[in-house]
Amino acid sequence: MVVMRRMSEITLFDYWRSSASYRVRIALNLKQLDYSIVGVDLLKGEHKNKVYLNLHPQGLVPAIKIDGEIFTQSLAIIEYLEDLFPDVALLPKDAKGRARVRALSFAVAMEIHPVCNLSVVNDVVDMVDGDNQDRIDWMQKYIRAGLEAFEAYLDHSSTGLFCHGDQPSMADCCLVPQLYNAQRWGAEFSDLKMISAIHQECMDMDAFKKAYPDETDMIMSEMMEIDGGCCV
Ligand SMILES: N[C@@H](CCC(=O)N[C@@H](CS)C(=O)NCC(=O)O)C(=O)O
Repeated sequence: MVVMRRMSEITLFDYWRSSASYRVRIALNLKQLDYSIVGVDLLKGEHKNKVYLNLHPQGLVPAIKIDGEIFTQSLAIIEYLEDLFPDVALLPKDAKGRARVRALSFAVAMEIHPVCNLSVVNDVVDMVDGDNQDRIDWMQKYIRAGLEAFEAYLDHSSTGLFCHGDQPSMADCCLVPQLYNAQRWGAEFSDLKMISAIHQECMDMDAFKKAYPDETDMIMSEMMEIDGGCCV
């Protein structure tokens, strides 16, 4: 059977190291969608300029333009992609399964990620007149605690090669970027056996490899040369 895929023009406003952007890159790749990337350099404050704030009033990445319309919030974006392009499913068909995949996704995106957002951590460090070691300690504490809880969630009959069954889902799109972050901050997870096995399984897939931050950085650098560094 030939699957007819509706063609859409998709532009992702992305920062290469943003885990929320990384989630969406994985989802786009899993769904085999073509997209272009516009880099928004958080270090240069490009997410707070007027042009970008018109796209995303919270001044956060990612944002995505699909057929001329802007969408924000990584999980809402992934669910919208799921509605538009259901042939590679990132959410199970059954309501119970969908609730589980959402719970796993939220455990990362709504629990670990907000307290480890760099702007939050920088404020905390400033308030206590702390230093970089305090920043590292904070990151390690909250990432590790979140991942231990995630590992406990995975102790479930629906866990398979991936977080839910034997195909990647939205939960894997959230877990893998969080693990990239864990590695970046030295938060240990190799003893968390189910997480480690799923991580390995994901990293063997092209869709995840292609979304990896350093790969995107390379593509972005090339784009910057082409468009003279104009990001937004
Ligand atoms: N809940 C949002 C989180 C977005 C978010 O926090 N993005 C970070 C990068 S991972 C960001 O733009 N940070 C910029 C800042 O905090 O100033 C989503 O899932 O899209």
